[in-house]
Amino acid sequence: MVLFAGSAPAMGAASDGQEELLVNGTFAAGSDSWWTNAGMAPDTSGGELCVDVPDVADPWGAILGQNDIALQPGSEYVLTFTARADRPATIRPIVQPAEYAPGDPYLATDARLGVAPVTATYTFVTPDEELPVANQVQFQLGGEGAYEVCFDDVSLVGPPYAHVPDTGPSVKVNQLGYLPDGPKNATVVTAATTAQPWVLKSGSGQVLAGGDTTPRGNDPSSGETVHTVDFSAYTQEAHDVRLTVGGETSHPFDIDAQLYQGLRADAMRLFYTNRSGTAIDGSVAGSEYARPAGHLGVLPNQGDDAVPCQEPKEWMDDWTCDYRLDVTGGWYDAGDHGKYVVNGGIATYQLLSAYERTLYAGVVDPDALGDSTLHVPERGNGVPDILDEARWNLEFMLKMQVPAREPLAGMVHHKVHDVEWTGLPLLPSDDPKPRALHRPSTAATLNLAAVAAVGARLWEETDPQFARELLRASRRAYAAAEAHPDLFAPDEDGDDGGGAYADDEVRDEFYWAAAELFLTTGKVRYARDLKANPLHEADVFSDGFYWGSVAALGRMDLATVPSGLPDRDRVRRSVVEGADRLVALQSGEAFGQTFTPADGRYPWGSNSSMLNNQVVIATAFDLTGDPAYADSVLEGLDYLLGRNVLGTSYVTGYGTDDARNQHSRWYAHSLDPSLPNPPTGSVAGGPNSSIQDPISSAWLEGCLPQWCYVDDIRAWAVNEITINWNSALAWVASFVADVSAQRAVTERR
Ligand code: 9MR
Repeated sequence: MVLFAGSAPAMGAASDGQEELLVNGTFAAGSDSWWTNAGMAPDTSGGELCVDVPDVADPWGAILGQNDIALQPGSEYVLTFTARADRPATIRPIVQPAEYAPGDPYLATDARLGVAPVTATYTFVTPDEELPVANQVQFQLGGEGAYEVCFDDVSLVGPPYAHVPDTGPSVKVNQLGYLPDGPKNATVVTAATTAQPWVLKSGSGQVLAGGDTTPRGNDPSSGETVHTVDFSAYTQEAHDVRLTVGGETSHPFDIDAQLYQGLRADAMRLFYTNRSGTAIDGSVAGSEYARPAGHLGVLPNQGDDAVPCQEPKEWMDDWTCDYRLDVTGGWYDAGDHGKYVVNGGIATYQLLSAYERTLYAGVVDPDALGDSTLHVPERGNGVPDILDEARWNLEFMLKMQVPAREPLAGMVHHKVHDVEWTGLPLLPSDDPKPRALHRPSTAATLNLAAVAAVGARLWEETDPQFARELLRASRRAYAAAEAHPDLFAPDEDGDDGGGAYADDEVRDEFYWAAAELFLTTGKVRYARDLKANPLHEADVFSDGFYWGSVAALGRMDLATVPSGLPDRDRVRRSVVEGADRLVALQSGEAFGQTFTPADGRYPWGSNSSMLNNQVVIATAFDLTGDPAYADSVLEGLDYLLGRNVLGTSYVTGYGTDDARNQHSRWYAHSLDPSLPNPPTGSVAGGPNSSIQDPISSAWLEGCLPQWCYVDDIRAWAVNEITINWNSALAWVASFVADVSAQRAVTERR
């Protein structure tokens, strides 16, 4: 149906569940949210959007469009716009799946424009089948010679996409399963106020165990009334089992001592496939992950081999540099192509720490993290693969250090990334934007000092030369940070092309760096610095650790890595006490989470907050041998693997209903079917009360913490993959794999 002139609904006057789905259709915000091709430069100064259309052969040679429109299947929509041209011309209004998810258009028609403005209205119905996550409106303008066209009041009205999460069975379990001799707990969402009978059954329906639930009342993290089930008393191996409560049956799971052996290696897959500056070998990573090297300077890439410093900005206090650095290599941070020292640093550190733990924790199989245990190209080189992987980023971090004789020599650039944000999907090798080095920061400098110091002791035997290089860089960085203790990375530096990783509190970085330098060198001066730092005696565990708060890392290493630290016993006790507080909070959580934020809100990457607390609790196990700590870590993993209100396993490839559409420019399968999902073992950031991205803010408004998540690639605030979140998973997965191996041995005795 086509109606011209006068019948357009007023902008924003949608009713009866109808909503305006286009952003900035009146061009009040300039050309925001609209895109053009063919080098066209829209002009919105007159209140309309006017653009000179070039003389191109095809209609699609010149397009004005808007992306990321979510539509409901089988629903009626109305597209309206007012347009004029400086001479008669025919344009093609189209509504269709986004261009990277090709499919039939829902609407494709011609509109004849003249010098007088016409208002056109089209009604169409979407097909009655699942639609792609992203759709777009396009005005194809080409094939008509050169002319000028002006648009105003562009509107698409219809039912907004209504997000109704499929939360699966109300009996929430760890969808991977449980260890035979580990804790076995489930959570049931139910209105029942009294205890309910539960029964555990095998795949063939045989009853294995039974009992009564424990009512837990209202759970604040989900807003639901819940019961818990403890079936730990059942200790046999069993596969394909289910738990039934009140007529609802859980997803199937296994009870198996080998459960976590695969996750140990899978959690480290993401690092290789996130490597920058090298082609990803499909025979190592899996054929769907093969891709050309990114950011080596092969067009359209600009390359990280000679990156200049960023343009001057007001907050920089006159800082600039006139050198260029080769900062090739390293890992891409996340779903973007940026490389950030503080975040790459904590991720590198957690891999090194997972390895170092095996030297002192008395694990039954010290070779479980040895050579040829991971999916990396360095397999068989005689060096533990996890060290090979960590080295890939450590070498990049060394390249970020300011060269000698420059004013900030020894300091470390905070980050390198594109000068503007790019869209999705985009392979690293297809990124056309220039890259820039950002101002050095005290936080990045101390981060390198800490991580390189750890590396110096871990490579001492296998590569003494590399170890010396690391120690030199670490000491240089530490000295430079002492000379520039307050060069902070500001929030303002997170607007264009990359995240800020802002940090203006660096006592914790000083503490961490001094701790690692002390452990590696034994030098008294670092012990003095530790003692002088108020964090040495503070509670560094209650608020959790993450890239911006790292004192806990220093404290844990001082507790576990042998040294002559005078107050080492006190330090060891402090870690156990920190873990005790976390375990006490966990016992109050009906879903077994190891994270109870004081303000009741879940932060960005809450799944890593859970995992990092598990690292503290696991360290208490290593220090005491008390199995209750290992049980706490195991129960904490239940939440991540499906025992949560959404019934989602946040680890790709693990569990019945797993997250797999995490925000990424190249594991972007839901946008481009020829691209893969993230590798198996990738953990999603998870529920984030602040829902900053357009999808989660539109669909999850008012959510209670556990509900603040959607497995949609565009929902970057709740569903990204990131190296520092996977490093936390890798550490914990390695721990539980060791613990299960140890328990299996003890049982055989
Ligand atoms: O993980 C980071 C989180 O702690 C911050 O609050 C957030 C906003 O600055 O940024 C997160 O990190 C993102 C980074 O800025 C860019 N790459 C993707 C990271 C994960 O979302």
